[in-house]
Amino acid sequence: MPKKALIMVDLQNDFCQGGSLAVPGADEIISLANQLQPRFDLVIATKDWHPQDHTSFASNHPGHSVGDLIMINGISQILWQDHCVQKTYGAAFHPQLNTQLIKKIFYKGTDKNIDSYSAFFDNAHRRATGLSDYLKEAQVEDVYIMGLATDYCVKYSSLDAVQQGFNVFVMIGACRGVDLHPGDSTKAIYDMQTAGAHILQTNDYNQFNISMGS
Ligand code: VGL
Ligand code: ZN
Repeated sequence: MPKKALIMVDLQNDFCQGGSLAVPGADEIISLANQLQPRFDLVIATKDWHPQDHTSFASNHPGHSVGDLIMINGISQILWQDHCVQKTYGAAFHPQLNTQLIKKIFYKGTDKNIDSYSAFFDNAHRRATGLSDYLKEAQVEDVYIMGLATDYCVKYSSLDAVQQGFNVFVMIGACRGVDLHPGDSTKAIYDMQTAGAHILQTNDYNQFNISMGS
């Protein structure tokens, strides 16, 4: 039987309320993540997991500020606040997240020289995290994606999942976006859909027997 996997993207303190790169509304999706997990054959989580000297941090580029777009080794990179530094509280899962059902955690952004928005590959598509092979070995065909942030890690993970041949369902009611520029999340949803991902709106969650609240 083909299996369904839930991929919970970056449900970490730094992306939640009070975190260094807080995504608006992020805390609202933690209870959804907990409700969704038991409905799947396999639950996977990702963690953004940067060394302190990571190239995506504005603090490592004197003269530049958060939000600047620069070129690093031929790849464009947005500069961020320091976030999800390995082994810090900011990189830990949200305290309310149920972690009991997580089968495996995939870490990304660990190489100081390159960022990795996707849970599958770094931003240059050079190094795989192993997630694709792991899912295929587990006979997963349907990949359901939720988490943070809609316009970065959810988007690039979804695009790679489609490209890797999975049936991809983005649970958009259980995602929140950064929206550095207004409309970024809306555009991300359009891009994922255009690439072949299925966007599940609130009503579509009925198949999981959970209430999505208001
Ligand atoms: C993310 C910005 C920087 C994300 C990670 O998880 O979407 N966004 N690093
Ligand atoms: Zn990051």
